[in-house]
Amino acid sequence: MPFDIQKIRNDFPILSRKVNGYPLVYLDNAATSQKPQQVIDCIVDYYSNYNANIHRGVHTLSQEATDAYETARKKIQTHFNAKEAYEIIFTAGTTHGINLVANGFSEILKKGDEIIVSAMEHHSNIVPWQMLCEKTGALLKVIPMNEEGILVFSEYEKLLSEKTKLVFVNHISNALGTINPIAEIIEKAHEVGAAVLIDGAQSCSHIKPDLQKLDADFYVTSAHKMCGPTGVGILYMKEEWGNKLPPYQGGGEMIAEVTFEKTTYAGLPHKFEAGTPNICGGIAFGAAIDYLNAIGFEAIEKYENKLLKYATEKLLEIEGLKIYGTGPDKTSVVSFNVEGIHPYDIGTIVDKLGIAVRTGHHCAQPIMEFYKIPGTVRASFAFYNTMEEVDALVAAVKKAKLMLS
Ligand code: C6P
Repeated sequence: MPFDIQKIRNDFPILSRKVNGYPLVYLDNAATSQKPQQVIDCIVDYYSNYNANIHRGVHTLSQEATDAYETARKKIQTHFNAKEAYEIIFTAGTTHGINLVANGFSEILKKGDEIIVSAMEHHSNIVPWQMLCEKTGALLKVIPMNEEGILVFSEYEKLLSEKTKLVFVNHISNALGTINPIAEIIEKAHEVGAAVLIDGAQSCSHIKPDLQKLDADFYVTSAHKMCGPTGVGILYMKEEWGNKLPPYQGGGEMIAEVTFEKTTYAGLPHKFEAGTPNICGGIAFGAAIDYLNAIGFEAIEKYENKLLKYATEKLLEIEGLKIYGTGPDKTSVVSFNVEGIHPYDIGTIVDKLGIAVRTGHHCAQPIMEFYKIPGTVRASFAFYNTMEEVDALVAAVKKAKLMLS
């Protein structure tokens, strides 16, 4: 299918609105993506026609809702190439999935065990592991990164030993756009018997991972990053880990049998899905995956790479502008500062011109500490952005620079 940018943009109603009198230029896609009409229609259809609780009722609505929810799980399984649909656990999002795994490992890790995290993680892939270390006495080690915002692989290799039990790394850094070599990271971790959790929050909208080929133990992501709704995501868990880890929460639907003396738990995935889930969210996540696959990830990647290259070249023409994250393997994020100007001030001025970017530490404070900066301006792109929108950003940053320096 040819990549028809105008046709794609027409699918996103929000893209035709104005902000502060200017056409919206939405460049905060790493925070959350916009939603196409197809996903919005799916949500309206669910609540208009078959809203019911799932896995519980014999009545028709409940069965329709259950079928749609389980069909979405299968679509997600196929998309990420998990071996079994029951290895896909529905969660509230990436943060929830990470906390679920960390909670499970609190019963497995012992004092003196080591876990490894990278220097470019989002807080949600740092704090739960610190909490886990406090509980268990395990030690947290950090893979350092260099000035370009690339992980130093040789240092990672040195950190690995038979004490290493877990490695956590994001596929793509939300603050730098660096694509990490997750296949090699997983391979090395497995050589010492450690499990690996991949945080796919930033990669899921740009790259289609093959979880079986990667041999990841855990993979987490959020639907809202890939054109789906907020409040829903997935945790992929290899079956052997699903059987090993204890449940995260107790409640309805996660049990096999309950008496006051003893409860036995349901099998995967229900063991980890206590309570009424975000049913509509799960179904709409499936619709979002259908939407993205209809465009095709190869086409998305190719187009977004062009956007990134163009934005990088144009922004670097501005004197005093410095980009953070300059490695060769990058996608869809340009994080920058203009000498002498606070990122927040640039963000505020470009917003007055209708342009949405994120400013600050992007929930990745250790990266800011590494560069000794308070934060950055982050423009993050999606396949529905255009070269003209990049031009608008560059013009707005130039204007902000004139006003502020
Ligand atoms: N990053 C950003 O603006 P949740 O909030 O659970 O859906 O995703 C958390 C998360 C985890 N890992 C990475 C790499 C992420 O980028 C995010 C979310 C957003 O960069 C919001 S802070």
